[in-house]
Amino acid sequence: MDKYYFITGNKGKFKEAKDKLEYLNIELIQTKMEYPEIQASDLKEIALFGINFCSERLKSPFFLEDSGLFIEELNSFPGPYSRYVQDTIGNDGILKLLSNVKNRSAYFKSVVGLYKDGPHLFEGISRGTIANEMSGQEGFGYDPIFIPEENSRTFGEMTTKEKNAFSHRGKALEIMAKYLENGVE
Ligand code: ITT
Repeated sequence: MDKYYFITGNKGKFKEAKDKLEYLNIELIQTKMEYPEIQASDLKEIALFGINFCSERLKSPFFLEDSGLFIEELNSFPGPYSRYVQDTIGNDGILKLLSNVKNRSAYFKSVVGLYKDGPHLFEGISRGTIANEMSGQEGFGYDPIFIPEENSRTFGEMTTKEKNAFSHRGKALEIMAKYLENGVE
């Protein structure tokens, strides 16, 4: 059975990857490895830098993932700064920034960076809106305030499987899974 490492400190991300890749005949191992998250406006650039850095230290195939929430009314903020914003002002802070704001459109983007005989990037986007208030105990991060398109519930109100069916990470992982199965990017 092939072994793949998922380099992440985020248990929620690992849970989603485990669920999504369950059908592949692989062993998935979570590992933490500090890698520099460069200041860049493009998640692909951040992920690519990360995989090249880690490939010098880890010889087995691995992947990592960079994601962010892009809010239209805030000119795509927090985007690549999503981790810092979540850790500082959090969901309450975002809701305050958007109080009385009508345009609540936002999207999540995920870039999965795989290292297997070289670097490969896979991207997924999930469009939706920022809720008026927090709702749900599932998931992590911004999940309680994000309502994906054509839904009435936040990601925070969904099981891992439900979220994975159309989330940014679910989509990016699905493309990676197909690549691992068929070698087609
Ligand atoms: P890594 O160790 O994998 O880097 P992280 O939590 O630092 O884990 P990111 O830098 O990619 O991951 O995440 C940016 C922020 O966006 C972070 O605060 C996450 O909680 C949040 N985020 C990312 N994906 C999310 C999702 O699917 N649902 C809710 N919040 C999410």
